[in-house]
This record gives sequence, structure tokens and C-alpha cells, in this order.
Amino acid sequence: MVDRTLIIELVRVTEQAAVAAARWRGRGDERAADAAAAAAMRGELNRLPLDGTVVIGEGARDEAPLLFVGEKVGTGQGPAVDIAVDPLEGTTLCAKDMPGSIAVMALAPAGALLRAPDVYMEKIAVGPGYPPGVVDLDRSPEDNIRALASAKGVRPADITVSVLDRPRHAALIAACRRAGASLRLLTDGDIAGIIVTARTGKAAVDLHIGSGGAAEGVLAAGALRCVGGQMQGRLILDSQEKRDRAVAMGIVDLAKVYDMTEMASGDVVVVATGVTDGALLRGVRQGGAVIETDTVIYRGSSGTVRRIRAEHRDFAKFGRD
Ligand code: VTB
Ligand code: MG
Ligand code: MG
Repeated sequence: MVDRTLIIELVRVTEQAAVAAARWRGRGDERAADAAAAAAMRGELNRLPLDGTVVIGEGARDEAPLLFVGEKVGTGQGPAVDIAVDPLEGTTLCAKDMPGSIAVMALAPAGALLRAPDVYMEKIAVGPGYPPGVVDLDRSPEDNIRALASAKGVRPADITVSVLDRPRHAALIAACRRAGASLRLLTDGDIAGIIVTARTGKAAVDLHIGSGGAAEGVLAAGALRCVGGQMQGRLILDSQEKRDRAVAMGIVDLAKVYDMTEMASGDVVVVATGVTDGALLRGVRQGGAVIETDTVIYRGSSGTVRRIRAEHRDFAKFGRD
């Protein structure tokens, strides 16, 4: 178990990353926004009493200056934990000041997070309340939509599927349309896309399908575990170089379908703060001396979701009135 008091401390990590990224909202510079988020995230992580290892980060040691895979974070005094980060998920959304960019990280006992190489992952996810295996990566989109509709007691036309809007998904999108489903096409951001399947309510999305980053898959799996639902992922290793990288990272079965709990096992905690407004979180608000942030913390082992709205004041710059 991760020390419960430590869990709340993680709020600062994504808050600071989101505030740093928000300074770059709408400025068309994805790299600067990402770098600012990563630097802020690392700064806060290194203040925490933990012996952390980045297992999912901003890249390999030689290509990422900050939060590279293998980097040690924390003060070194504390529990040995795995850290997965996406300091700015949806860099393009942030650079264009479009909805849905977030700062996100996961923490889990050492060994609990899948060491996913930086490749795409095929994903399928549904919210809670369905029989196990109601959808499956190995079935066609049509079959999955029909199975989900029947489990839900509705028509396929009443099912909403979210898919990243990419040319590589043309056949998938066509298949969903043939099945009669409604599609929510995401310009970016499948972590939020997957988590939103667990929301009930009128505008709910029932199913997420398609390929996106493997890192995002692990982060989404951690959060979905907490709110309930089912998810599967399979790494797309479509070149020898990618297969070699996966093997070097200790992956034995290259075609393995990972269940949600295999991607993020044990007492995983996922924390996310909104950068721009989105379906999951409100973006950073800055009004004069006060900066407001909106953060959610998911704790897998207890299924607790906490929402923290914070006001930050910069007395050094604005004084105390
Ligand atoms: C994926 C997805 C992310 O970027 O990594 C996507 O998982 C990149 O896909 O949520 P492309 O290479 O097709 O652009 C996000 O949408 C945002 O980081
Ligand atoms: Mg990302
Ligand atoms: Mg990112």
C-alpha cells in the first residue's frame, strides 16, 4: 500500500505542471508548453518523500532531458514506487487553447505499472456495470457495439463510441458507423476519453476504441480501475526496431493483450489537473493574484475519487492585501 498521506501530496505535482503549461496556452508552441510542464512536475516530485523511478516518462535517457525513463525522483527517503507521467497530455490542445489538455501522473508500488515502450497501443474500454468480457479487442467493432448494446438493453444506434480522429482509424470509424453507433471524434486525448466512458448520464460515452500512446493506455488503465470498467490494451509493435525495444524492456509475449489490472496493478494512484477546460476537468483560471486549479485523484485500491479545487496566491509578486 502507498502511504495514504502521500497520496494527497501528489496534488501539488500535477497542479504545478498544469499551471506551468497554462502559461503556454494558445501560444502555438507545443514543445515549450510540454517542457514547462515537465520541469514543474519534476520540481514538485523531487520534494516528495519517496524513492521513485520513472517507468513511463518523456522518453529515453538520451532523448529526454527531464523525467526520462529510469530517472530517479523524490528525496530518496520513502517508499520505492513506480512513477508514470504525462506532464502535458494533449500538447496540441494546449498550444491551440482547445479543450481537454491535462497534466497527469500515476504512482504505484515498485513493479506495479506496465513498463510500456513508447509505441502505440490498441485500446478498448467501457465503463462499469457490464459482464466481464462484454467487449474484446479481438472482436470486430460491429460485434463489440452489438454486444454492448445488448448488455445495456439498448439499440446499437443508442451507443456512443469515442475514437481519436486519425486517418489510421478510417476503417474503424466506418465500421462503427455501419454498426449504427454515434461517434465522438477526439482530436486528442484518449486518457480522458477512456475515463469518460465510466461516467453515467445523458451525454455519456459508452465505449472507447482505437490506438493511442501506450503510456496514455497505462495512465488511463490506472484511473479506470478506480472508477470501474473494463479495458484491454495491446502494444503495436509493427517494426523490428519496436519489437527489439519491447524485448529490451522485458516484454516477453509481444502480442499480449493486457487487461486493465495488468497495466496498473496494486495500489495505483492517478492524479490529473486540467490545463484547458475539458470533459474531465476545468482548466487553470488566472484572475489577477489568484490562480485556480481543478484536480482529481483516483485511488485504485479503495476506489476513492477526490476532487480538489485550489486557489493559489503569489504573495511575492502580488502582495498580500
Ligand atoms: C496519442 C493519444 C494521446 O496523442 O498518444 C495521441 O494517446 C498521438 O496520436 O492522448 P498521433 O500520433 O496519432 O497524433 C494524444 O491524443 C495526446 O497526447
Ligand atoms: Mg500524451
Ligand atoms: Mg505529453
